[in-house]
Amino acid sequence: MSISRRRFLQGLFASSGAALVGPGLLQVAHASSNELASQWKISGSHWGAFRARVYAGKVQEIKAFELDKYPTDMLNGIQGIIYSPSRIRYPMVRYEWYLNRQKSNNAKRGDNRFIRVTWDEAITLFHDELERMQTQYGPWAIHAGSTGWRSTGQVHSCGNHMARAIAMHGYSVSKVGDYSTGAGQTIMPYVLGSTEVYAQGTSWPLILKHSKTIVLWGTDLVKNLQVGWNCETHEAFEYLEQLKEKIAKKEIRVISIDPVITKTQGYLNSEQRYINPQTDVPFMLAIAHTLYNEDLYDKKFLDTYALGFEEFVPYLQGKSKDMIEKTPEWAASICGIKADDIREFARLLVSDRTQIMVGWSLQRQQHGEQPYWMAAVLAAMIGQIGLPGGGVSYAHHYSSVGVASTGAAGPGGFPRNPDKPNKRIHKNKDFKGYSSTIPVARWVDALLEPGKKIQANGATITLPDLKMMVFSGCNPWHHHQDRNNMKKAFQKLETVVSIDFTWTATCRFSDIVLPACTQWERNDLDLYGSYSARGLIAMHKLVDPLFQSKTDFDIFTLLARKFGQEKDYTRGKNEMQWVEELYDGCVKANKGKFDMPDFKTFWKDGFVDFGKGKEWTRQADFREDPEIHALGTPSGFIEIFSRKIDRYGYKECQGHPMWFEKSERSHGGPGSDKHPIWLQSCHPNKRLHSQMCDSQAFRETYTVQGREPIYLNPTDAKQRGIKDGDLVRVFNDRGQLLAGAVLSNNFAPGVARIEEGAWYAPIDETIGSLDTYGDPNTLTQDIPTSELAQATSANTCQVEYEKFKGKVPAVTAFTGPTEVN
Ligand SMILES: Nc1nc2c(c(=O)[nH]1)N[C@H]1C(S)=C(S)[C@@H](COP(=O)(O)OP(=O)(O)OC[C@H]3O[C@@H](n4cnc5c(=O)[nH]c(N)nc54)[C@H](O)[C@@H]3O)O[C@H]1N2
Ligand SMILES: Nc1nc2c(c(=O)[nH]1)N[C@H]1C(S)=C(S)[C@@H](COP(=O)(O)OP(=O)(O)OC[C@H]3O[C@@H](n4cnc5c(=O)[nH]c(N)nc54)[C@H](O)[C@@H]3O)O[C@H]1N2
Ligand SMILES: [Mo]
Repeated sequence: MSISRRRFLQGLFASSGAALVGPGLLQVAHASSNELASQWKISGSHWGAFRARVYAGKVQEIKAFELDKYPTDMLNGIQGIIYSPSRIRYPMVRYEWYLNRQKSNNAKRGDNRFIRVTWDEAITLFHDELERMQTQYGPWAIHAGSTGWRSTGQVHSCGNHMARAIAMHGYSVSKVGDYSTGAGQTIMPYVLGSTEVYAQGTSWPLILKHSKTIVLWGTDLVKNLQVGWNCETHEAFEYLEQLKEKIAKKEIRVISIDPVITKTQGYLNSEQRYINPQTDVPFMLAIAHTLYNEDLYDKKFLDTYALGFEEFVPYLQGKSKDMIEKTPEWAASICGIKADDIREFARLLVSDRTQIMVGWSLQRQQHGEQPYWMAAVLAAMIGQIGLPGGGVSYAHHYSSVGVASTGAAGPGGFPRNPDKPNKRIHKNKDFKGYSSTIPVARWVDALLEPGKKIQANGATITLPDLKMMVFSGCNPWHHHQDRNNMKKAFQKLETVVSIDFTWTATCRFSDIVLPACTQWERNDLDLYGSYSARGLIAMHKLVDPLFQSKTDFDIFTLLARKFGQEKDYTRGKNEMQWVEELYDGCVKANKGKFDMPDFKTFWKDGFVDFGKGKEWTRQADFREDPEIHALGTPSGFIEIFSRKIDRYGYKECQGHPMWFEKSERSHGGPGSDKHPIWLQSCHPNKRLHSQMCDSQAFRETYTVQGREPIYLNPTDAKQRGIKDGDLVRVFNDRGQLLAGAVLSNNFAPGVARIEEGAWYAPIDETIGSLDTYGDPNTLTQDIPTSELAQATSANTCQVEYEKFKGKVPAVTAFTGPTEVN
């Protein structure tokens, strides 16, 4: 290990408690001296690719894949997922539902009382319910379209299995958008012509070479790049290490705009501008105001590449809309950054090459479209879009974006759609006036207000009258906001089916639960390095499916058999034949560009590496010739004013970026008198959402009195008589939870954090029941960002907390269902 690499790891793990984990968790097998190479199998995960030593039918040891130079300590949590006490052992049916089916008392849903059934009975019930929905109601009654972070591996991608089987049976409701970037991916095509959030970014070496200032706008690279969409190999960390060295040598300044000192900042030792939560837009407007008033902006760039600046300027000057001039003094009173500091910051941005990197958290708040649009306006005024190390990017914290792409083709996947669209069992396409596609996060609204019309991205949506939902590869009782609201909504559902390998809160609130196996109990393949397309990795089955679990492939094959479509579903191929077929397809697609061995050799060696990619600058072609390489916006130019959005006539997203007050906001904002603390639920440092929360020993490296930590500002905590390690009750008018206090000066006054994905653990199924573990979505509000994106607003959330008094209840999350005989 080179010195700098060791320093990197120290920086990375020093504050993360990794020292506690260490190799102790990895049960080193005794036979290691005479171990056979063949005992080491290769596989992967969102947390990293790895090799595993399997001995006596058990995964004994896991070590990072040799091409991963920056593995995360979350690899230490993987064995705990496989052997978790939360694993679903058998097909289970909710007891009350088993007795009474759709006439059951749905207020009891969530009481966690289940009975064990055979696979045949479970699949029969699942199939009977789909049949009943299609015949008694119609396609509008079924929603099986939720998606999420299903495991890596392209053959077994479980969402595809669910989608294909259910579509072969009949039509159903689907969704548009996602929880990650709903607002960003909707607004940016109007502004820069692509989603931006899922686009490759300028390569890191070019940024390191050309940028003089990098602004990390609400983004925590070191924390969030630990996981990737495909099997991760952490290539971006090499560049973060170089960035750290350049900061130390004062060659690059990195400034983080965040209410929290991030892990990235701790590692890079960079600068901080504390900003009050949810107030990035006033800060940005005041920067624009300064650039405009001090004549520091790039007029030529705006003339050549952008449209609509004239419509925007009167807003800055206080001559349109709210008639308020967006001076630094005005902004300072909202965002908490001093007026002179705002001016100085504006001047810095134009003093030399500046790369702005925006995270995704600030668009998961009410009016989340606005900071995204406004960041593009700032970048256009700075005039460096399309230059290496300049402009704005919205994805450098995600899945190796910024690591140059090899251009290699990936392996494709198990097909999501039926091969013969018209061969569905039920051909009824009549949605009875309801919309067949809804914005991803509006399904709870659909349950509560079926038939309601809402605006979404220029369309009118009529929310369908859902009766049955099927979930696989996602965990809505983690990912959706406002648990108690969800409890009300779920009472409306006649049937809920969940397929998972671990007993999540979603299983608890389901009627039929089918045990899938984990990705390490099946054979598969995937890319490693998501956006870099660095290589292809074999995912060897490490152990056979535990208990009575089955692969999703097998589960949905059984369902398809019930309606006579088994052969069409599998195309007559088994698991290994699919793995080989996807591999061969990849070989074909890469022919002439990348040499790939035959399948047998690949499977034995475990991977094919495509080498390093070619460096690339985002929007360079547009800068070179905006006519030939026009953007995908309606005009082909950067749209500071959008005629299209303006014409929608929305209240909360108008023709140009604007500041809108939030329904809840800290630091003197609405609701802060009663609930003064802003609760952010950012992405976990030691999990992928709710995944790995069930990995017991690993979880115990960060819990406090067995609860999820809540990170608190020490002054705030002291005022409430709370010490580090205390149990606190966190509450607002929507709900209440228990969490363990961690006091840290990284969190500004008025700011608290509970990481999303903490398992929901109510004492019982009643509305308002105390959450005993600490799921932040017990407290968040379920409101749309605006009429444009209809996306989630998890980070618009105010709470209060107090020291917990009284008898401490046990954590109810991790021990599976209560089995009724
Ligand atoms: N408050 C708050 N809420 C948030 C967020 C936030 O920032 N704050 N972030 C949002 C974001 S960005 C996202 S992406 C979502 C994530 O939401 P989800 O993607 O729903 O979260 P995961 O915890 O990854 O859930 C995946 C589930 O799939 C299961 N699973 C994994 N592999 C398989 C498989 O092979 N087969 C089957 N059948 N099941 C499998 C896992 O066990 C797990 O229960 O959460 C959103 N919710
Ligand atoms: N370790 C780990 N990495 C992950 C994931 C995971 O679960 N675990 N999930 C992946 C997924 S699905 C996604 S969507 C991405 C999420 O990526 P992001 O949404 O970018 O990540 P977050 O961690 O939610 O927040 C990033 C930063 O935004 C700051 N922030 C929050 N609100 C504001 C605000 O109002 N203003 C400003 N200026 N800053 C603010 C937070 O303090 C935090 O430092 O991460 C991916 N990476
Ligand atoms: Mo996400």
